[in-house]
Amino acid sequence: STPEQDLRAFKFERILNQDTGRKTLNLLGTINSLPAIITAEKTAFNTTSPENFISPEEGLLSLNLLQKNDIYHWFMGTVSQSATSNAAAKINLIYPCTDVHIKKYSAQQLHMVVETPEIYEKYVTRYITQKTEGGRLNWVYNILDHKAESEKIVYEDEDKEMGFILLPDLKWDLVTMTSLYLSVIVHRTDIRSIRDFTPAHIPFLTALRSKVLTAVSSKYSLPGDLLKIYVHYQPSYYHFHVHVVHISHDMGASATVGKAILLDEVIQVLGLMSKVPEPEAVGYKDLEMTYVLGEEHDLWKKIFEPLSKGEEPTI
Ligand code: M7G
Repeated sequence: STPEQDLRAFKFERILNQDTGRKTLNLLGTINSLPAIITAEKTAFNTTSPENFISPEEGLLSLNLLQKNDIYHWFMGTVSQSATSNAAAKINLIYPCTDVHIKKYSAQQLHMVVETPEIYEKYVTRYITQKTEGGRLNWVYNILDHKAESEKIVYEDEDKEMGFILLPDLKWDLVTMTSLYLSVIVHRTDIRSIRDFTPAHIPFLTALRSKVLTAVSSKYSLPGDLLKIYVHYQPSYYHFHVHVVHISHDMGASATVGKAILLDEVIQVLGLMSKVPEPEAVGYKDLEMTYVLGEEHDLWKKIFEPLSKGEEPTI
């Protein structure tokens, strides 16, 4: 079956989450009796021909005046759309999905947690090892092996140690420049998260940063000061990757404190670490990391919730 047929076969079960401000909706259901998640997001207005915005043929197709008061008027309207060039919504399908996906896309209470070097070493490394198994990184290896999305690659440096692939993130609609969202996926497989970085990685990160800026500026004519370049801690996928996002794009929690860390800051911190007496012994593994976790997240359930109750983690 085609991806379109799969999507059409979706049988709705329940709403996992909805955000009326960000205009997103996450649905759980099944396709051929297997669990599936649909995440939908209304797209930004197309501003390639703003002069057509009020056109009844190409812009506002129909209007319904709700109210008028002095100089104030409010209408509801339908907007001209097309799935290929001017879509109303971006729809992501994860099929078949896992329990981890269901938790990730469910509404949940959040908590700030402090991950000490000891908690990282004793429990979180075990969690990370588990999360690199069971095919969770297949999509990453598909990209690195050119088995998927290869036609979308923006830039590749094939070097096994210093190299990476720069390509559109699945969150991007591929057209709206002000919501540009690219991912850098590195070829090396020895870095699972920023916790693995030491001062020895500074040349790797600075070279990556500068190659990304050059590639984005030549492909999209976007200068570096219009880009947010950051990593996540914790990430969802433990193969080192970097987020490259247009500065005007409001990503919500995924681009703010408690989750996102600027690549420039990582390089600066490593630079300071390189000045200690034994720089080869220090790294991000030695820092206390504070971040946000949802109650459905396995790290909360298995490690931080037990610790907050004075109990032994169950990982
Ligand atoms: P993360 O920080 O590990 O997790 O980033 P997050 O999803 O909590 O942000 C992984 C990034 O990879 C996210 O920005 C995803 O949107 C993106 N991503 C995930 N998958 C499964 C794919 C994929 O198959 N293709 C591409 N191009 N990007 C993906």
